[in-house]
Amino acid sequence: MIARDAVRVLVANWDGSYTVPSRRLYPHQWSWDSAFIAIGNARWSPRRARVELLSLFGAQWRDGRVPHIVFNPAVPEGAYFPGPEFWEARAPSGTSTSGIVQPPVHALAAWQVHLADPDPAFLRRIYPRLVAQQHFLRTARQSPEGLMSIVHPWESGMDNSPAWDIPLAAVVAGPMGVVRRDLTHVSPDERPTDRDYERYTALARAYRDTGYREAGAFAVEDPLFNAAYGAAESALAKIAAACGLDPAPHHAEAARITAAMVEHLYDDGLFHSRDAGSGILLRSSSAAGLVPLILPDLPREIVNALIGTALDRFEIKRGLLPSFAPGTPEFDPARYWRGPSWINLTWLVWQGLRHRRADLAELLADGMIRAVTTSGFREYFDPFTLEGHGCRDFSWSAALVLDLLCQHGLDGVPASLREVGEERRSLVETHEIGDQVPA
Ligand code: 9WN
Repeated sequence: MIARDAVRVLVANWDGSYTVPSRRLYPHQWSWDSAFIAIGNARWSPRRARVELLSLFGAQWRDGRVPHIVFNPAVPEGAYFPGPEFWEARAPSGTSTSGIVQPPVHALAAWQVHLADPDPAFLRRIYPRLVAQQHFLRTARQSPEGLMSIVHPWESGMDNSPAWDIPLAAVVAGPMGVVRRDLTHVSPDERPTDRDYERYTALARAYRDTGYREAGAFAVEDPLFNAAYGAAESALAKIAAACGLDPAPHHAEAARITAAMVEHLYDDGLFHSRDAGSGILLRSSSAAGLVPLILPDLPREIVNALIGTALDRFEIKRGLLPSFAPGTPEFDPARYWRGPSWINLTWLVWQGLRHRRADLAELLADGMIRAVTTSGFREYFDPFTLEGHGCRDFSWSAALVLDLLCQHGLDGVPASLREVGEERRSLVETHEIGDQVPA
């Protein structure tokens, strides 16, 4: 029943041209969520997957940035903080958006969607938009060392990670003066503190007040973000070739960023963030440091060292990747990004291990399936007990598990066989009832 339940979540969270991450906690379109959701939707409704990505890129700015939130005008301002009145930003399409970005995992998603259901017209349509997204990062965010910076913890996608404790402490912030909406839906023990929110708000306001041009007190080069950028270039090479275009510049850029990351962000078995202003390496035990495993051309000795770290410090043999290493003082198994396991991070590292250590990849696949069968499609999970935390019916948990079932299946038996195959056949029914996507 997992596949069927996953589709039910995705159908319930569908808003006509995109999927909300969560009906109540996140009632708009989020950038990297849409990419992960498209990967899962491609397994049962490729058309919906394509519409999800195209609708996100419909809100792309002229400078190429893809905003991290695209607001639904039908949702009241008070439903999510910070909403459109705070961001004061509009895409050329007229849609209200935020002005910051998230990890660029979209080229990866577009390629996966194409693999699940080849559609050259879709690739030709999305390719220039993906190229513009990368171009924005290269021109607006690149440091002299050739790495991309994020200017807000929200841009990392791992907002409350202990990796940001030091750079965030430097942000001067007064009281927020607004009401947080997240605490209406999730226990305060599982979310960031008010102090964190004051700093998030101050940073976003300062960036907004420069017209979304100048980084404020927070500018870091994050390994997850840079790995996503590099993997995007590798995916763009495949997309370019499929469109009859030259893949070589994308291969070269992927090789360049991989080398820059190894030179500047890698130390002692893990990638770390680096403060873009001071150049100081911000050593931490964040799982972001293992995500460079998604880079296809990472040198073998670095791959081996990362796998060693994943086994020792992150204890991945338990089946899930904790977002922060257990055994560190900062680790908290239930608080947002400070230790719990998320399906998207585990899925990314699973992808990176599949062709390098199939045995470990299999453990992670089984672990993700166990987590959702034990606790449902929760936002995050205790890596040891698998207890669910954060919101329920979280879209990317459902989407990526669906993809996992189709690639790995249950007990390693691929999805076209055994029970998953049967479940997928019965999904056609759900698909017909729920799919309102215009052709
Ligand atoms: C701020 C939607 C998003 C995810 C992020 C996750 C969380 C938002 C919030 O929810 O962030 O962008 O309000 O906490 O950290 O990764 O994209 O699911």
